[in-house]
Amino acid sequence: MAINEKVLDEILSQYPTKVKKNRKKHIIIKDPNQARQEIEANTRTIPGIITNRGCAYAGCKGVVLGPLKDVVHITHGPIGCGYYSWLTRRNKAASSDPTKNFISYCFSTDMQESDIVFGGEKKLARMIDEVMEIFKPNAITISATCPVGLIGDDLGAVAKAAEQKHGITVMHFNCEGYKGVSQSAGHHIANNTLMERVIGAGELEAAPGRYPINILGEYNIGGDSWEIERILREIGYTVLSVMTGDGSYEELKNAHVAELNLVQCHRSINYIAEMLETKYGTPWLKVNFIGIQSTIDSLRNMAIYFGDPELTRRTEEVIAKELAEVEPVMEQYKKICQGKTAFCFVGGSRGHHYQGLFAELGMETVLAGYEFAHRDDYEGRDVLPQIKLDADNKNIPELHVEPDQRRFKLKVPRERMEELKKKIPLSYYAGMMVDMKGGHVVVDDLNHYETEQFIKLLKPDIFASGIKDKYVVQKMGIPAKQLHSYDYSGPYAGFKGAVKFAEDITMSFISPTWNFITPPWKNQPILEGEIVEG
Ligand code: CFM
Ligand code: HCA
Repeated sequence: MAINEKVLDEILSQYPTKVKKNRKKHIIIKDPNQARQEIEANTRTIPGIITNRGCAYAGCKGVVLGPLKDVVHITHGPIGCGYYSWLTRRNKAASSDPTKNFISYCFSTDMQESDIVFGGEKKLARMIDEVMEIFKPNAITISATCPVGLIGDDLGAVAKAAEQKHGITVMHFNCEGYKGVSQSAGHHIANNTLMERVIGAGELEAAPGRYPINILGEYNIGGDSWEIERILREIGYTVLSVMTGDGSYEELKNAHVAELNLVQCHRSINYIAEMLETKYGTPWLKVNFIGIQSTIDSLRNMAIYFGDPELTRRTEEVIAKELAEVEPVMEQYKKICQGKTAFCFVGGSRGHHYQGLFAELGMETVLAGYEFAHRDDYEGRDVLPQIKLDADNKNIPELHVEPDQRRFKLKVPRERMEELKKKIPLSYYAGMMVDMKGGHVVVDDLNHYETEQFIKLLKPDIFASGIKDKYVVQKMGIPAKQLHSYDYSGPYAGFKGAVKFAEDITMSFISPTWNFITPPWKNQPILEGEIVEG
């Protein structure tokens, strides 16, 4: 069954009137005849609704800071927050100096009731002393959890005293879970401090290699950034730092000398790309290394940016070599996946990025959404990333570029985007909605009730989301793929990653496991109750 406004209304009618009104604004049925459809996003989840979102602490410590491997990340709070964010995100890291890789540890002040009553500052200071004695990291971060904010521990004062005592950088983050409406607030808190205190603190004045770049918003989940870096290095790029996948404090300090910043996850980092541009003059380019075609487009756009024929030649050489390897394998998997449908609901950028990879397997994404993205992640942005222009681009009237001005920012009306996309070979940020087909559903902050309803109606062949809703759907007899942790598989980025993804998705369709599962409605009565005679 297809979703239309009437069916949607029936689903939402189960809610109290106020809730229905609220949720309606977060669900859009794509109408290709409308130039622009607005969706409400980045607003508070209604209390009582089972959301898949995380909190500010998750976004700060778990997402942005956590992957920095040479840093000890202290969670200041009761043990739960540290424990439940311990290694669950699968941000892989390797270090040439194993004494400077703390990724596998979980550091927490493990606050007790008495610390809540009398304050936890002394305990935190003692913990930093202990960390310095045992681990000697290059830097320390302290992330606040909810109780710490409520009792008002002064993390800044403890961090400052510890810096003086130990002579290393100690950064504190007031990322109490209750701040903001999702993990997105935590990304900001973490990124702003990294911008202020880490990037630019290094000694380098010029980059140590050709085509120096940073990869922003890439977190090496399941080894993704290793695959991306492999390709980039083969072409000849110098990857100065990844922010923050398999990243380090030491590398990040010198990120300011890059000539170009790549933005992989727009949601978690676009503002840092813009701040780096303002502060250091480094332009940025939106890329997407999920999916074969997106990877190719991103590589070509990078080559266009640098404008060096040798780099273009090398880029095409590497693309041809990789394609020769992956295309025949993808074809095999495509035979099984072709024609199937998917739900693609992930945090902030994957809900969009993975649609292209599904399409490469011949699959259509019939419902997609983000947990916590902002409106621009759905609807796109009017501002194109900075790009270098050659004289022959002057035929695009919207550009208004002076002949000597090779870099520019372009503001265009949204309706003109599609047309411009054809003319400008550089990627811009268009958002999820333009890529979805008519009748398909876009849902912001999808919750458990709506998940079940949409699953029953649309019966997708695969449900891609996170761990919190995966098992309910899997027990309904529908294969579920975690696109956060990759279900302990990966990498899924780049060329080799696409093949790994295809393999895993195919496996989930042909696995004999499904023969052993009978959904409850097939062998149990759906109605409960007693038959009363008489
Ligand atoms: Fe960016 Fe991410 Fe995502 Fe994100 Fe996340 Fe993640 Fe995600 Mo989980 S930074 S927005 S806060 S791509 S942790 S690596 S998978 S929700 S879609
Ligand atoms: C987070 C992290 C998370 C959770 C994944 C999931 C991740 O939100 O704090 O719900 O399956 O990617 O690890 O997004």
